[in-house]
Amino acid sequence: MTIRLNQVAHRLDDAARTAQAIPQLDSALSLDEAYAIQTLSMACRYERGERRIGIKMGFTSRAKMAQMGISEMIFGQLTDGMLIENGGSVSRACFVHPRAEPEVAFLLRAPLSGRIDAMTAMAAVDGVAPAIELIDSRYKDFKFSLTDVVADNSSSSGLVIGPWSRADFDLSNLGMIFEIDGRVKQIGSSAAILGHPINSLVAAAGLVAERGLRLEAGDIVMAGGATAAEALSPGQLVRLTVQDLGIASFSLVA
Ligand code: OOG
Ligand code: MG
Repeated sequence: MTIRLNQVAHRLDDAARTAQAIPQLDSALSLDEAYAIQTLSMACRYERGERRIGIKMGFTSRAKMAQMGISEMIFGQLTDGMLIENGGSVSRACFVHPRAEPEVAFLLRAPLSGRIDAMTAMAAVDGVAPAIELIDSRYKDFKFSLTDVVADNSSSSGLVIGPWSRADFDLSNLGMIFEIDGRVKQIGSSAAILGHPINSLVAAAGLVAERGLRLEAGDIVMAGGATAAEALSPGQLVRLTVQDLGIASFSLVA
């Protein structure tokens, strides 16, 4: 069993590394097995010298659930190898079919795990930032089931973090403008993320605890897309402006 899960983890890791799509997995996988595959595929990255930097939440807004047809929250694990400098660029060749989505990110000053309330989550937050997630499914046609996407590290691929602010003001309804090449593609609000993005951090603490993990001091937690994701083409400049937080941007180059 473990051997089979490890094989699937390597297949997914190879697909990510070589930017070659693979077919969807066996539909009989359980969610426990899918997270086990995710962990095994992360081990491949750590063996190559990548370092864990936090986690990302998935399907925390109605828009994301509707776009992908999945309504259960999930998480994926982030490494330093996925970081794109704010204002920087990344090559289209690194991805199968890249998409970008507007998010906010939290930086933690204290560990979190298990059942916590929003006050406890907020007390552990050191900073909040506008963030763009570059997702890339390793499955053909960007189509997957819940267990497929969890095994594929929840499509984690790249992230851009804008300037950090102290989270000492109301984050419940910050306007978000998402542009590609200067054209507005999505307009949203931080309220789309579970009513308040802190609820995503609360959910993250609970979800990782179910897998025997915890959020660590220094971790980045991506709260999840506030709107549907946008497909990207080489040459495009992607920019997110979040009210009171500022701008995150990057270019996809050929
Ligand atoms: C899965 C990841 C979902 C989000 O922000 O909701 C996600 C996907 O849509 O490929 O990152
Ligand atoms: Mg996302």
